[in-house]
Amino acid sequence: MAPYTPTQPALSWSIVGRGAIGLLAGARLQLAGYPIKLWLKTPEELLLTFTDIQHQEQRLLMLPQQTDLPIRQLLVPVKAYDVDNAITQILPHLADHAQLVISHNGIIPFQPLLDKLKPEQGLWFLSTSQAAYKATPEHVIHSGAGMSFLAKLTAESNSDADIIAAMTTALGPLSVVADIYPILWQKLAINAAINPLTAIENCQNGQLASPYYQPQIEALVSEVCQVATASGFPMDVASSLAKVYQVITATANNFSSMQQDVQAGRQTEIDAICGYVCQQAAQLQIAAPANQQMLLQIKAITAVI
Ligand code: KPL
Repeated sequence: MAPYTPTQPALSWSIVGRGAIGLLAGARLQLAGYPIKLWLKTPEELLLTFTDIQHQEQRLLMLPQQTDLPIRQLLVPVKAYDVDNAITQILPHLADHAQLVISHNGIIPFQPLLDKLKPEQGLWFLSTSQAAYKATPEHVIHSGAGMSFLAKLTAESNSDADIIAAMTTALGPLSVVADIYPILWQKLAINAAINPLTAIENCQNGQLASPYYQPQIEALVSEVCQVATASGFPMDVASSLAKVYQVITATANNFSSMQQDVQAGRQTEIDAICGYVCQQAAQLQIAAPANQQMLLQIKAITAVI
C-alpha cells in the first residue's frame, strides 16, 4: 500500500489515559511533530522517558488536555471495559467533526458507541501487536515491534487520510482494512489462549510453549475458530494455532496484559475475550467449555485479590 501523506500540518491529538500503548503512540506522534495532549482523570503534566525499539532514550513533556478546547482527534487506547465510560465523559468536549480511534484487546459491541456520536463524528478501530510496557509510571519502553490494523467504522470523510497518516506514525506499520472483524477474531484467538493461562500460572508468555499447556491451548483456539466461523468469519484451527505459537515465541519474555492486571489487582479484559467467545457460542448453541473455564477461573482469582 502506498504511504499516506498528510494533506495539512500535523493535527493535534488527545490521548486518553496513561497506558503503555497510549504513551507509546503519544511519544511517537510527538517526536514526529504532532501536538499531543493527555486526557487524564487528574489533569497533570507528564515528563515521560521513552525508550524506543532501538533502545534510544528520549525525554518528552506531555501536557494535559484543556477542557475549553474542542477535541478533534482522539485516541482511546483504554481497556475494553473502560471504552464506553471514557467516551461518555469526553463526549461534551468533542468537536462536531471529531475523529475517535479506539484500540483494545477483545471484542465489544460497537453500536452503543456509534449511537453516542453525532452524524459527522467518526469512529475507527485500531488493533495492534506493537508491544510496550511501563518500567515506571513515567517510563514507557517499546519492547516489541508488531504491526497494526485500522478500520473506519463510520462513513468516509475528508480527514481520513490524515487519521491514517497519524496512526501510521503512532503505531505503524499499519494496514487499513475495510472490515476489522476478521482481525479481531484472529487477535481474540491469541488473547484467549495466552492471556488467561499466563495470568492463572503467573508466568511469562514463553512458558506456554511447554507441551503441558498444549491441550488447553488447542481447546481454547479451536473453540474460538468454531464460533468465529459460525459467526461468518471463517478461521482455520491449524493456522490459528500456528499464529498463537508464533506470538508465544515472539513475546516469550513478556508478561501478558492480563497477567499484569491480575498481579496489580486491576480489572481484566476477560469479559471481552473469553466472555465474548462464550456469549457468542451460547447464541449459536456451540459448546465452549475451555473458554468458560478460563472465564470462571479469572473471575475467581480477581474476586479474591
Ligand atoms: O496482546 C497481548 C497481551 O498481552 O494482551 C499478547 C499478544 C498476548 C502479548 O502479551
